[in-house]
Amino acid sequence: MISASFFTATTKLSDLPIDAKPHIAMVGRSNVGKSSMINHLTGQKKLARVSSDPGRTQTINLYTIADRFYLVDLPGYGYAQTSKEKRVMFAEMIHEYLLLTPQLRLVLLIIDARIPPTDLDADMAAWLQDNGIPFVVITNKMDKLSTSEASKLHHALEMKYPGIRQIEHSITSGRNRNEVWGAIEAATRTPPRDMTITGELSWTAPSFNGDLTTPEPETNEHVE
Ligand SMILES: Nc1nc2c(ncn2[C@@H]2O[C@H](COP(=O)(O)OP(=O)(O)OP(=O)(O)O)[C@@H](O)[C@H]2O)c(=O)[nH]1
Ligand SMILES: [Mg+2]
Repeated sequence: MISASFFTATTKLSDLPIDAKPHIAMVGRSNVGKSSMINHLTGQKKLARVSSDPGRTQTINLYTIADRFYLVDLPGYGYAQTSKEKRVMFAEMIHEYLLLTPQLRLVLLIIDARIPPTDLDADMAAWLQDNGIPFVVITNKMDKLSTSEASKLHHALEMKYPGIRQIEHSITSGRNRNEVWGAIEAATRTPPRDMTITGELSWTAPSFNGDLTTPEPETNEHVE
């Protein structure tokens, strides 16, 4: 089994390590399974704190993997019950981390298979693309979909994210765990991205108006 351990949790970029180890970050709406993904990938059920209540992760959490790179768990966006101040603070922290971390090699943009592609996720995908940050879309909780729902979703995602790699995934069934590891491994061996800032430094997505809420699925035992 791969070695994995907690390294640090912080809300301040200046607290992050300045070593050259690559970062691979989990990004997505609250409750999609970002922290669960860290536990599932490492095979350590209690490494990252997971909750059926959205809004669990509130800091940037780094986990050292094989003493070679970091898996980075981030707070989720889009949880209506979080105060507006906190939502804006999280959005700012997430975008600043993504923009200003030269060691960042890949974002896993995790979405919930039960929720049709949301504008919030599309905005994040567009923003990552605009800023030259490599990402793959991970459709998590595929165990909750029937075969016909899965194929409908697949087509909807192809329309929404043309040309972006998608990996269908389930923590419950273990589906495509190796594919996710493959994407991570490959990314850790790529050179750092060009951090030359050409335009205005901004974390605000064009359509961002402070309202980060999106609909929750109708039946969802994980959301209260
Ligand atoms: N059925 C199913 N449930 C999952 C899967 N992955 C995660 N979950 C559940 O989804 C819930 C949320 O998981 P978390 O990992 O805490 O989600 P998160 O994205 O880190 O949430 P925040 O920290 O609030 O942003 C938990 O109840 C998990 O057990 C999956 O593949 N299938
Ligand atoms: Mg979390």
